Amino acid sequence: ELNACLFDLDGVIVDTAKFHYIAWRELANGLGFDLTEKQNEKLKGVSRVESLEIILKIGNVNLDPETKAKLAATKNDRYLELCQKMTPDDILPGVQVFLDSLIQEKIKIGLGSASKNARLILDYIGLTHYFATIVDGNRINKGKPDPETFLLGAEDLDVNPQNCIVFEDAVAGIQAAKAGGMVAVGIGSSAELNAANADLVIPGFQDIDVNTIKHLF
Ligand code: B16
Ligand code: MG
Repeated sequence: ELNACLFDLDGVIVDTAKFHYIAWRELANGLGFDLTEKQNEKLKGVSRVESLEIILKIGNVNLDPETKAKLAATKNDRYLELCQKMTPDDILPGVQVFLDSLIQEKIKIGLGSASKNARLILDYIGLTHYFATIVDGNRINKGKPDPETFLLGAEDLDVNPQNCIVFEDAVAGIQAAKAGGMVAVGIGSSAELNAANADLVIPGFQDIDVNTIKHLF
């Protein structure tokens, strides 16, 4: 039975994934190597510090902790600069209609994002009031693929993980949802998400309604 929907933010509700990629790619270029779109896939849903570690490994670059902290801060400044122009127009197609239909059906709504900027982004796009709970990168100890993010969300909403659907664009996020015993819906390009055991993969929210997802139980 469906009691709650837990949404990832970047790449699911809003296309900030492209801004993360621009900012990380600039950082890599500054260190003398490139970051391909395929390599960038591995960063999705992964925390800022972990993403930096992955990138430095790709470039075969060794740095002291202080320099790493500085680079992570610079990346975040650049990311926030790119995000500043965001408005409700940047909400991905079908998302708001879908959120409205969940409210109509009294299905609880939560956010489960690795991002420490999640609240700010939700404010920019005017969706904060939809979420009964927001679990973001500031609250968790173990990032995706660990289920902590989504389990905390379910706990906040007072629902069983088995009665939740998680919407995710990242392989790490699908893995986190499945590890938490939840139904996982992948948003985006199907091959990688299917391989990660998503229960359903869709291009976007225009392609589903509440009835379709109730059938996943
Ligand atoms: P920040 P999500 C994740 O957000 C992004 O997918 C990932 O690319 C990013 O590194 C991570 O948030 C941390 O973000 O640097 O803003 O704290 O997809 O889990 O909503
Ligand atoms: Mg994401």
